[in-house]
Amino acid sequence: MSETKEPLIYVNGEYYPKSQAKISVYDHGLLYGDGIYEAIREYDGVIFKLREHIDRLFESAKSIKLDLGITKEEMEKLVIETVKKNGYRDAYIRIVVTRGVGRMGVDPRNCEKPTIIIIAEPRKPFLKKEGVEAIIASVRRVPNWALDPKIKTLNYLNNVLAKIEAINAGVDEAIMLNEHGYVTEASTENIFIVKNKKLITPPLEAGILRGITRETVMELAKELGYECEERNLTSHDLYNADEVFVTGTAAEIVPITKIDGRVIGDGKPGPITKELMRKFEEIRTDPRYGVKVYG
Ligand code: PXG
Repeated sequence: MSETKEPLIYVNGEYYPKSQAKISVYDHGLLYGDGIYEAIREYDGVIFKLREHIDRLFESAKSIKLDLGITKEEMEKLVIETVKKNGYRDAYIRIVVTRGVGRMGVDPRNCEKPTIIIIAEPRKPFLKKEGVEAIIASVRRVPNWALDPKIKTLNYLNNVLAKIEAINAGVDEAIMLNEHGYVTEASTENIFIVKNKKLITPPLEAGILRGITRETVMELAKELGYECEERNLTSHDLYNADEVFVTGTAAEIVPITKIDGRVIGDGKPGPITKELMRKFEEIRTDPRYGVKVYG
């Protein structure tokens, strides 16, 4: 058996092996979910859309009035350094920034400085070729007047509850509607349908995360000559779509072939979904789509 080395994890300026990387039980990220995060992939030595992820992290920070105490350039260097120290060419990276350690009480002024964590783990690229089954969750996506889904916060219970519904139903994915009954997104992915060779995805105003894979797919679709419209969708539109797929950093592009027991299209991943998957596979290692770690 070959010995696998523990990942080195960055916590507030120091690197620790995974088993020793720890934070305080008084961290407000734990006590109140007061914090933000980003999940990023490295493909063959290129960190996919790293700048876009860091921009989104800083937007989330601004929204929750959290000062990271470092610049975007410094954050970019730290992420690259973490991956490099581990020597990974294909990795899953997570940046977590919490309000920091402070005495109990929701007041963020109890925390002196944020906790910054960067985790990198080896992760081979994996595009799921078969379709998966989904349900529409009964729990609704939190409305943007309560907590804007554009903020990538540590508060994922809304999404976790949707995922639990999927697990209870024996399927892989849960799609969430908003308070008006319009489609928003899956538990950790954005959603697209294909109807009459046109792509349609819910608009940001539906109350969704501005997914970086979503934006990539919209660009790729245009390059391939497909029209892509952002407009509200209902469950009826999902059931009657020719193709449905979800997009996200972990999932990449995953075809959805059954929703609430209704077969989507012919029940197999559709041609346009497959074309987009091939294109995504092609560009994900392209240095123009990211930042090179080595050399
Ligand atoms: N919507 C939600 C609610 C998400 O959490 C996406 C859409 C897709 O966004 P990106 O930028 O990744 O295309 C997400 C992404 C995890 C994990 O394990 C979560 C995400 C991605 C990867 C891992 O927490 N969320």
